[in-house]
Amino acid sequence: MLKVLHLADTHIGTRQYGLAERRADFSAAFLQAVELAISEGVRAVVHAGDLFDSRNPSTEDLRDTLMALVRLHEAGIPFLGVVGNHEQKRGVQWLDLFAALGLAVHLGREPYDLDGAQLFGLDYSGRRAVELELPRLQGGVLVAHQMLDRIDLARGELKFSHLLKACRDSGVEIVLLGDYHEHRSWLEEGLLVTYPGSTERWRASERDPRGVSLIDLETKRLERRELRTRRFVYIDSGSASASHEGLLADLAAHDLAGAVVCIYFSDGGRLQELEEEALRRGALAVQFLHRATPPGGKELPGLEEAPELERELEPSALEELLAQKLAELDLSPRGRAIDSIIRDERVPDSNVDPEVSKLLEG
Ligand SMILES: [Mn+2]
Repeated sequence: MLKVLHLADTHIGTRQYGLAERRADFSAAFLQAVELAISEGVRAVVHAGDLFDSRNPSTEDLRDTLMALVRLHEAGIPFLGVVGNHEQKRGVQWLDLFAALGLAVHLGREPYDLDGAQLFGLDYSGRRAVELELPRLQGGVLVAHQMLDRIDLARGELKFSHLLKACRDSGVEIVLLGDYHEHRSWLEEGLLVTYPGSTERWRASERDPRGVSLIDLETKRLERRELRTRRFVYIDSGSASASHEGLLADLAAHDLAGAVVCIYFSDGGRLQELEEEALRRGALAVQFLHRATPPGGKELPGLEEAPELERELEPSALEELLAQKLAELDLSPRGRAIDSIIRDERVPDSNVDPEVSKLLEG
């Protein structure tokens, strides 16, 4: 029995709907997971990235996080992590800072031995092909912040992507992932691949209960533990022809006190009236979700971006989009030249100032 607590996408610092209460909720969910790890007596907490919502967390966010990490440290439970896309900095990562304080381990290519289990880590690497280059091992564990193919996620099937093939080739038997905000698990031919989901609702569409996973690394047995999170009330008649009166009646039928109220509406709804009614009934915040399918197809739960955004774009398409946006900015020739220096990968950051000065002098 080698039980670990697997979590990811805690997004500490998310000030959802601009509310201090929601910022505190995300910290509270993380602390709850830490308390659960202690009461369950796990051997380690494994965080698969997006600990923070941004690369510049506030002092409040850092305080909350450090207090939770110290709590784990005092309980003798190591905190093992990788870096997600939301918090990734160019140089030293927050996780490296916590590691320097003895409060965390930044998993990487060097194996971390946990009672005989070898753990490796892979920080978020975008769309670049993943080079694993792991030593050939028996029953290794890989922790990564990576999105598997979204179509396969939608079908609930596991397609062996480049990453998973590399895992198989190097003898990894357990892949603990982060990035997708819904809990998913596959156990196929001895390979366990799993996402724990987010710990608080980062988007209103994350309707399932939030939680963490307890995993026995020896048997690959996985158990779920739900977290107590902010109540979300979904006002969803399931019909596009929901009348204004029908939605009002629906609001009246629910306890809205302290809840985030999500109202699915169709065109023609009197939104301000609905919002005022929900707030009058004690709602913390009101969110409107349009019933129409977003462009690009069916919305999948748990994805951080709308389907048509960045993640779907190939590098060439990104360049095109960038050129288009720059054209919209209507920069002067000089402005354009400065921009190209800043974005030129061959010019290191420290040389940007001198290069720009040279250009302006010339
Ligand atoms: Mn995330």
